[in-house]
Amino acid sequence: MPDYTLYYWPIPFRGQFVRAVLAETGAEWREAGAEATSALLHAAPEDQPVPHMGPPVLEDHAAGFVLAEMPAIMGYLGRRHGLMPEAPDRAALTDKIVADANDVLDEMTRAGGAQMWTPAAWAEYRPRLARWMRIFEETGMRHGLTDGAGHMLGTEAPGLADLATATLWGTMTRQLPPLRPLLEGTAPALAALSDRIAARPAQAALRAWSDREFGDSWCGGEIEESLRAVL
Ligand SMILES: N[C@@H](CCC(=O)N[C@@H](CS)C(=O)NCC(=O)O)C(=O)O
Repeated sequence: MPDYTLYYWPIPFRGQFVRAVLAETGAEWREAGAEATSALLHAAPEDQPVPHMGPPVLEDHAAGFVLAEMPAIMGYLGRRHGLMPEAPDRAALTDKIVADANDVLDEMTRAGGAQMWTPAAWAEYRPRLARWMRIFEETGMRHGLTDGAGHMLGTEAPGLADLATATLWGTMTRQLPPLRPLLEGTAPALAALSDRIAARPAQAALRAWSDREFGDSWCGGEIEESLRAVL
């Protein structure tokens, strides 16, 4: 019996944040797969193990607990596996960084593909994406992230904030290489942190597995096609 079951699509997008934390903790998890994820999402709220609108959904088998909403799952795993700073202000900043990352995912997919990217819409959005990069960079620099060393919140070891940050910017720019120069030019310390976290053995193994399973996809669907077209 694995420690966890993850309900998510076969893409390295929102659910990849959960995978990154599970991998880092050494937990064993099972991927429920697209069919089970779809069945869960379309079930009536009364019949869902946790009432939710969209995946990721994580089942913790030992605790008999099921949770939805990526930032909530991250906070749960962070607290359960000692990746969340104990000081309330640092813990709150960690939650804030994860929530910011989730906002960026929504913006990059124009709210889950509600609208497709057009060259004009992308040109208008690009400065905002750069601003998000600066927001993460500035947050890290205020707490001791310096180019080539340090962590987002100045912790000794990488924490949830580092995993979320690296999963956002590292995965996005690896799957969509035209965005890498923007990251390096706008937020060099963030690019370096993403690389350092990605090089950790557990994250490198996750990436190798993801590449095999998901190829070069990122957010998937028609919205990814439109994103690649404008890039
Ligand atoms: N706020 C939710 C958003 C979940 C979400 O948008 N999931 C996407 C996949 S990344 C989905 O498949 N949604 C289906 C739907 O909303 O109908 C979270 O952070 O987990």
